[in-house]
Amino acid sequence: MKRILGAIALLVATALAVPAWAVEEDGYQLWMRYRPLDRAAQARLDASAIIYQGAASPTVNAAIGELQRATKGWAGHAAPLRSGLQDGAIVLATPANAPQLAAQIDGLKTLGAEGYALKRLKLQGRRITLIAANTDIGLLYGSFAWLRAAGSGAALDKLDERSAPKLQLRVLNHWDNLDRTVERGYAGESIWDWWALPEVRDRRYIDYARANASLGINGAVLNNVNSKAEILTAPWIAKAAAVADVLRPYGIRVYLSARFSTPLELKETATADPLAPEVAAWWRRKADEIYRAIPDFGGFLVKANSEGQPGPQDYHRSHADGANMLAQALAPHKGIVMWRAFVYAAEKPVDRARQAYDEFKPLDGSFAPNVMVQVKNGAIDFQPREPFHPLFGAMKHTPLMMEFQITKEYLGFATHLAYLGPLFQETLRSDTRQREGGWTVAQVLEEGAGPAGLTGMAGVANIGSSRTWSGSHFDQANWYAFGRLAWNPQASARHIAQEWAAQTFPPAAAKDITDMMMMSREAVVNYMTPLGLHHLMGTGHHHGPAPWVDDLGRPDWNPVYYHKADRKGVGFDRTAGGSGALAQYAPELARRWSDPRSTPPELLLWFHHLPWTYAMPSGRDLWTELVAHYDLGVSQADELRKRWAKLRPMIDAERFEDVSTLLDKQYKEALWWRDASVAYFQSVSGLPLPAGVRAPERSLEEYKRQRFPFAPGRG
Ligand code: GCW
Repeated sequence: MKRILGAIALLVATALAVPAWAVEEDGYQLWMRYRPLDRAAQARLDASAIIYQGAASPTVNAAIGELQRATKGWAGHAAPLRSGLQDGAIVLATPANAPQLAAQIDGLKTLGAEGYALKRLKLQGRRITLIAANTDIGLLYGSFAWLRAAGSGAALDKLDERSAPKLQLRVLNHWDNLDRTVERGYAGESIWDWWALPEVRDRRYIDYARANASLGINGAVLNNVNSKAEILTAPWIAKAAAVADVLRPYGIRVYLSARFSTPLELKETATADPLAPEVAAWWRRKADEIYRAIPDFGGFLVKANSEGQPGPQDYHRSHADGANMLAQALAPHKGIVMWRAFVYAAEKPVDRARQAYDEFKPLDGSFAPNVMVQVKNGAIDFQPREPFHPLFGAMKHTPLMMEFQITKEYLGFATHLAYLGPLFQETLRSDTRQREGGWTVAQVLEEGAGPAGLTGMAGVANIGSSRTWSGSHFDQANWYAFGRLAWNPQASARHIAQEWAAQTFPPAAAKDITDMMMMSREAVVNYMTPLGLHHLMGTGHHHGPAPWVDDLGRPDWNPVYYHKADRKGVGFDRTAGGSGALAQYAPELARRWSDPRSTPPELLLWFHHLPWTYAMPSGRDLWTELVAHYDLGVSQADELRKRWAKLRPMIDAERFEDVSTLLDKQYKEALWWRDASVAYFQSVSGLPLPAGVRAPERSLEEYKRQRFPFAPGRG
């Protein structure tokens, strides 16, 4: 008996000794894990109750529910909901439900409809944490802000924070098809179970909404920009309406991608010409129908005359004609059109990087007030590194919406660790020089343009049915970073990484994890496309290196179009002597970047075609420098896995293993990228390998022979 009791005692003791973080985790809870805290940390929370006076709306209930979920997780019991003040209470107040409490915040009004204030104070002799806002949504955002502060180790007893979003529209773009496949999706199927909708509303939609609301994301385009006519038929509108009902309490509006030829394809008009009265009338009726089902519908996202999609140019009308016609149909309901600037045509012999600007700049000022032009961060296509798109700062009278790609189509899918915070930040902090004294892309976005002053940012989602949501634990950070930067485009990528890591992993590991994240994107640039090289990925799926491909139907589908490597040199000449694309930037930048000497080395081959012998600032010639970058990328990938290995004692076994496996694969693929690229560029340059450099493992032919017919994510 004694022995048995002893064994039981030992078992219990061992169980208790297992730190909370050692519990198995599969990533489903994202950064909202609310794992048990030790006693000291529990005391620091100081959350004895939640105070809300009056009848709670679904949004306020979501806020209270989240605070209770978290306190239950952290402290073992949910903070009870009360109405009288008490020590240690978290008090939720708006001018409508508790005017005297809300009045504790000076200038609350200035925080607008979505802002919030968090403040620790003493009221009627009681110590409270006040979460105040002008609206219920503000309260929800404020509650999440408090949870973020608590979850990332901020000093809660000194809390005094106010925040309001700098952009109005913070929107995820799902490239989700109606059959539940996801274009460029690497995280399983679409989370939208279209087939079972509208009757069946997967519980996941609520967790999706919570995650978005925790970041302030307030819009979701549910379907792929390569859209189908069916999405605008009654059964599909009903499905979208069901999703909208679930998302509404979380402040998220639903939008749909509209196919420009919808009425024609549904055989309800004889043309899709935007200037034909029957077409405009059809879209008006359609908008009315949608708003009957979804009263707060956000509007349409449109990809037109791009990569085979129909559009106004099929009828010799302009992008503005097309956008304005749709905008008119939505205007009575206060809906908007997000019209994409991602257009290029192979029939045009001009540099692809020039085409969006050439097309849209002349239309500046001719868009309806409720149209935003949605512009990708760079002029080609979501490459590991691109200079900012020249349309930013150039469209003085048109509100521009940023389009980032959160899903990593060109950065190793969900298998490579590449934290995109630094990529987003690099674009946002780029100075367009379109104004005396400087004007960054972030400032351009925040200021908005046009009569309605619309502002916004879109992110192509990396969300799917995977247990981790994003296909890997670290890819969740890219969703997180997008949301935080959409709220504040001037936020710091490092700070965001720290915040995410502290909430997602044990706080003790946060610093090392942040460092890994911060080096990861540059590692990818180095082993894939250093020094301004771009678009060298495998055909169609964009997996792996294929710089040799030169036989595709359109010139601008071939990697050789982008690197132009030959015996003498490498790079795309976009100066006045080349494609002239550089002239689309502000004169000061165009001048600076027209000389390779004053072009940032990381953009060198984006703008210049240079001899292999070109002397780099490092003192090495271009060829040696290029190979050195590939080698650096490989060693950085190696370093990532070594740094992670050291964190083993701190991380739960399941996630530790998941990440380790991926980092090993990333290292292998970094080697592959390096070897195949070096082998190829050597074959064109005819140069010997620089001294001391390792020869590629296999022959170029072997790399060329690789095929990936079942790579994920194709449309
Ligand atoms: O990035 C490219 C992708 C396509 C995508 C297109 C776009 C949705 O390869 O899959 O199509 O851009 O942005 O429209």
